[in-house]
Amino acid sequence: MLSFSLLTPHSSLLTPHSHSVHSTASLRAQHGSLIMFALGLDSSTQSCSALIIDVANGTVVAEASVNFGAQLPQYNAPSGFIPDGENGEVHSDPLMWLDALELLLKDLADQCDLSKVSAISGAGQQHGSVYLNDQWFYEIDSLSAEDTLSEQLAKTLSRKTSPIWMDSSTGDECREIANAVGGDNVVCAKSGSIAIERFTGPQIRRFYKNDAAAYEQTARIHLVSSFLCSVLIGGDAPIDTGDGAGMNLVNIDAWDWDNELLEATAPDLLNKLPKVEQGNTTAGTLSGYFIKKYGFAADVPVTIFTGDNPSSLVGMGASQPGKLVVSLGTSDTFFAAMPNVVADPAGCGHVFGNPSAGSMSLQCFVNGSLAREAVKDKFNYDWDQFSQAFANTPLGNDGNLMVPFFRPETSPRVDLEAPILKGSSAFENWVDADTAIRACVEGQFLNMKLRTNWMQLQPEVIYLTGGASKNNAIAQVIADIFQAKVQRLAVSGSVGLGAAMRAASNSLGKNITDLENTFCQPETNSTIAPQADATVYANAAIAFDALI
Ligand code: ADP
Ligand code: XUL
Repeated sequence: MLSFSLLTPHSSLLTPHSHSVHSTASLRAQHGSLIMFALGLDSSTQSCSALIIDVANGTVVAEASVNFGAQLPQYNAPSGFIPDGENGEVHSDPLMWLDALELLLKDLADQCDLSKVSAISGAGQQHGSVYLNDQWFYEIDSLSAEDTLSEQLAKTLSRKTSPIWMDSSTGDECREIANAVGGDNVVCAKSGSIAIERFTGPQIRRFYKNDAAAYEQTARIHLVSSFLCSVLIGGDAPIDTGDGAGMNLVNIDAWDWDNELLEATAPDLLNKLPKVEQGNTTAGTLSGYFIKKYGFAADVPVTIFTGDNPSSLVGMGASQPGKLVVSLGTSDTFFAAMPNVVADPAGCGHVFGNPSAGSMSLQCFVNGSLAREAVKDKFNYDWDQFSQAFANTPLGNDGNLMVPFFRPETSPRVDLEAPILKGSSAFENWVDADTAIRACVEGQFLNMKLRTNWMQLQPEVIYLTGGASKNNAIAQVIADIFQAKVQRLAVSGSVGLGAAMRAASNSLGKNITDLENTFCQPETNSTIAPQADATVYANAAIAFDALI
């Protein structure tokens, strides 16, 4: 197996900074053998991140991340979305994603010679949609390196802001779509999910109903993933089956647009959507904009982007059935590659395309990291104090239980704006910080276990990723509640890594299993084993379900 080492701030793996532009052929001549760097991008809810892997040496050569709230405060989106939306609306500014991409590429170019990158792919937060007028097709093809992407593309937006996955404003539209095609069972059989508020189809329908003129002016609707892929290639990119399945518009048998669902959603929709393609499709080559501005080589192939969760499936080395992943990002998600398509009888789970072929199952919990943060911030704690709370409280929390939903939850579908607490009066009155913290996290994972039983997976190991996965106290609760070992991988950014691996597999002829063996190794000494016996949480699960 190839040697594997991680980037450190002063790593000798960093190559000298150079802005000269080389073709792939001149790189081969210069270095004797072909340099094989693959870049993976991850435009998620709170940040845009990337990593570059050296495929030949099995190393990560550069990593960068731009936090939307901290680094682009002019967009007034401290957690990546515009706060205080009405009627369940949660939107972000797509120009913020473009500015972040530019800051990110500048940072990468400072770390590493980007002319060595010979394959690119990426991923976006799922379900979010970008609405573009007919100028889009011209502007995307004529980007000038003299101006920024956001300056040039602002005029192509037919809707200033983009609804994202946290939006729960489309209850009526979900019902209308389901009624039009014969009920939620039909929507689920066709699209892999019942009509879901955050999914793109219901979001498009709401836009059409609320602003028919702007809908009419919309010539193209992209997902976050296909929008950013389009920007990179300077052309109109397809949507992949992984992210496309999160729209309630793609038929999961045909892996193409479903005419009946399109018609039930909004008029003339087919003409406004790009093509649907499998994950191993090359969208095009990198636009001259990035070659001039950031020193990339000419003709670098860009593989179509996918959703953050399907990309993470690849980056966790879980693209073949058998591995179960829990991602603790802004949302908590639970997913696995699927040998057979099984639907969630409760209608909360989803079937998405697997970028490495076949499909994957996924369950999303809206109240993930931001709920943990809300409890932490209530007591002005930092993450160390938050973690310490678990040492100060017993497993099972003396029966103190929390349904930790600060905003409407999708798994299960509950319309709460504040948590439900049941236990001692100090706990219920929010004066017992440590008990509240344990109750929040135990509540989250009792709920996760209950809602994911339908997948019938009894894992010996759960693979953990996402921003909160580094927290051992949270990982321990997961091990105890699921009665399984919990492991993290050595490379932490599984979404970006998955994108880089997809690019290497599709454009550099690398076998995905070899890439997994090289890049998806467990972090040394990171395995966390259950310390509770199974009975501790069996009763708590029953009590939790009753509380909901
Ligand atoms: P996304 O990809 O959805 O933008 P990330 O995977 O980057 O999100 O995760 C960001 C979240 O990670 C933050 O909202 C924060 O709550 C959480 N986080 C960061 N550090 C810790 C920690 N030490 N313990 C628990 N959670 C953490
Ligand atoms: C998945 C979902 C979220 C987003 C943001 O269905 O809504 O996980 O992809 O990460």
